[in-house]
Amino acid sequence: MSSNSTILLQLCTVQLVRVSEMEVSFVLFALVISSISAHNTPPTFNDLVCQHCNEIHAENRLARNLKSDSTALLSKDFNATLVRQIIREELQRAFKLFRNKRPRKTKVKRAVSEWTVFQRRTDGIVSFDRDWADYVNGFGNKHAEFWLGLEKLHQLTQSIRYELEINMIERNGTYLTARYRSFHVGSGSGNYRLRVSGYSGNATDSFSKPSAPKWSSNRQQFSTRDADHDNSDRNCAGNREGGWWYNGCYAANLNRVFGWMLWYDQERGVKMAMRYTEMKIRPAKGP
Ligand SMILES: [Ca+2]
Repeated sequence: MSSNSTILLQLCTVQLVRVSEMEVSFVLFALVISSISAHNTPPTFNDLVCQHCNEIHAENRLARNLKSDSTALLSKDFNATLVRQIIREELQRAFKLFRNKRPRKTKVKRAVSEWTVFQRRTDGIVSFDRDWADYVNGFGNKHAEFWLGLEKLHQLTQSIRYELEINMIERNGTYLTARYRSFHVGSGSGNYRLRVSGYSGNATDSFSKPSAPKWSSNRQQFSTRDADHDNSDRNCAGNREGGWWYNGCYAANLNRVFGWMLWYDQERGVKMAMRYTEMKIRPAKGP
């Protein structure tokens, strides 16, 4: 046998061994894919490909060696081309598997509706002693102190039932909460009449059912210093009281001059002055 034939036989033997190794690697690769897909953790493309990185690197090294050894005798690119073709096919197969196994994104439904804050008082920088137009359209900074606006409140609450939560901090640091299962603001033609019901909390219900009915804000029209719709002989919104659902006049008013936002504690029989207030609503659950 000539020396050229001997070298060719050696190369073919090496190639057969290499292909056999590749078949083994295919099996190992399939096992890796099966193992990954059997778990809940979604595989990444790198997970899949790098399980095979060592084999790929080995094949590249082998290709380079064969290429240099056989340069004088055989076509330079025979082995390298074959190896690259196998690697390319395997990478394509890995990517196809990765694409099929990749979990599809699904929208997660929110379990609880988000709150819409419509009133906040924190530092007194924003004045609440304003006219009708401001209370209808809203004013202030939504990231600090503000009033969302009566028209928006009406639009939000006209078609579905909303619930209301009022959070307050008394000047002595006591946290108070008043919740209402139902909150509705009527249209502008009715001066944005308020309807609330279903109280719970630790503040006592001075908003809708105070000790004296003439102080209840429930079922009252909204009034401002320039638009008196209250049931008092005087203008309840005058004298820096701010816009509110006045009756004749109130047991709770969170829009009056800062530092003196009032809520009457019916159990203790005292007027509580607040240093922080927030009123917020969200769609209510159930009928
Ligand atoms: Ca009046």
